[in-house]
Amino acid sequence: MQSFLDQLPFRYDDPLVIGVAAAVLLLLIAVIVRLASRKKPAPVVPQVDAQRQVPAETATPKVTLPPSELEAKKLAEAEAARAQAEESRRERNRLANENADAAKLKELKAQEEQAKKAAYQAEKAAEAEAKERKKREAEEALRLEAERKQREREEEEQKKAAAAELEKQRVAAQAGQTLAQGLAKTKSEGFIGRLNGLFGGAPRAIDEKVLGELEEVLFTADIGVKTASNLVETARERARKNELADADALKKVIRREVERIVDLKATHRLSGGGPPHVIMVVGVNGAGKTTTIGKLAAKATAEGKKVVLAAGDTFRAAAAEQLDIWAERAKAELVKGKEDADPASVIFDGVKRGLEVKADLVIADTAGRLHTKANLMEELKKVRRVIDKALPGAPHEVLLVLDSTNGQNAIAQARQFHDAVGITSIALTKLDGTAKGGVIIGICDELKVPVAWAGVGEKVQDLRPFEPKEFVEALFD
Ligand SMILES: Nc1nc2c(ncn2[C@@H]2O[C@H](COP(=O)(O)OP(=O)(O)OP(=O)(O)O)[C@@H](O)[C@H]2O)c(=O)[nH]1
Ligand SMILES: [Mg+2]
Repeated sequence: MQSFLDQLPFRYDDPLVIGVAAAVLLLLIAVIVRLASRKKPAPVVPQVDAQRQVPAETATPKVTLPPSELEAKKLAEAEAARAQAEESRRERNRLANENADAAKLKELKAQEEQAKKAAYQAEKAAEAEAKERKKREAEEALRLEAERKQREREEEEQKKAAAAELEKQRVAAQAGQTLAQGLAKTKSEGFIGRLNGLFGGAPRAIDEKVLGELEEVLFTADIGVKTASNLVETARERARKNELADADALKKVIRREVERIVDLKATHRLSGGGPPHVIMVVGVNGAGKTTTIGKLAAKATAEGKKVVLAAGDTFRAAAAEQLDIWAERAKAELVKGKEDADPASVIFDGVKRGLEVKADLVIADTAGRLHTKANLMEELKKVRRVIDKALPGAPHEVLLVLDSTNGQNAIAQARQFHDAVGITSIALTKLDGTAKGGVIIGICDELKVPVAWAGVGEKVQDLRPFEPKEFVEALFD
């Protein structure tokens, strides 16, 4: 030891060294005392409101409930009893040092034991209460979890329902209007509406007054004078034979007659001739020819057919452009000539192109009016002949497009076109915007040409194959 001390680089009995060492020692003691006397910080307990929703992304919610009143009370009691026991212990120690009386010391000892016992019991009671609280917390967590799952399920269902509704709307938008929807105006405002007014209400016997009213309704309808006369005559005939008990029977007779009149079979619908099946489309300007051709092309390509369109309306550049847009949309090929080109030559090229590319269908657009004063009907006859030259036997269909808003004028137009080029079927457009849908009956009755298509709007699907039965049901039911 002596030799070790001798090896130190300073003298250990030097007063300065002793002073420094004492100062360091004091400092160390001060630090230790300070650290030891520092209060332990209370554990931080996250206070989660039991009512508050735990974020959805947390799998199991953590719930912390505040101690109940009883638990808090018992904890406070335990604390007080412990303090009491400590007080008794200190007092007893103090008195023991002063050699106090043994009885007093014993009494203090008993008090201390009593206080300790009370503290222990209060702690136990608080613990039991805390256990209950933990149980409630677990239950609450489960309830919140179940609630969260339920909410998730509901949100999922709502999302699914919204998606289904969107899909329904999309399908409905694509499906277009039904014939009944297209004929809504004819039914409510047109002659059918007035006819139903005649048949409705209190039961009426069929007398001359009712027949007179029927006559008036039919003659002011858009079905044409000839058809109106025929219907009235049929009704009178049945009344004469006493076959009409009431207005209901009269309605049935009119309905059956209309059913018979419109029941003409459309022979060709986009196929059957050729190949290629050639359709020549005619009609006055603005009737809806180009639009109808576009819709037909879209239907045919959707069925997998190869389609060529011939832009035979060279009256205005915009006509070919309009058809171009439809052709692109329908993925059909368009054959067009220069502006002012001879319509017949453009259509000839169109049919030849159809043969060349082995198309299933060629649809030729024609003008509704001409640049020259030349007669439209003569021009159309020429187109017809030229098509036959390009492909003998074609056109297989001559489709007349009629604007139903023209009412009875459409019947006159139909007769003119029929006389000139021999129409095979009719597309009746714009039924959606008119109350004059009854014109179909007049056309079928007077021309005996079937209505193949009914246009009830601007979308592709709004061009519907005309079904006589569906038409009658849409009007009368
Ligand atoms: N609401 C409704 N509009 C239609 C229907 N069919 C055609 N149209 C509209 O009628 C207008 C005229 O149609 P077009 O196809 O250009 O008529 P077009 O017979 O080719 O006319 P031109 O080329 O001038 O001879 C356009 O605005 C079409 O969108 C239909 O069924 N319902
Ligand atoms: Mg056109």
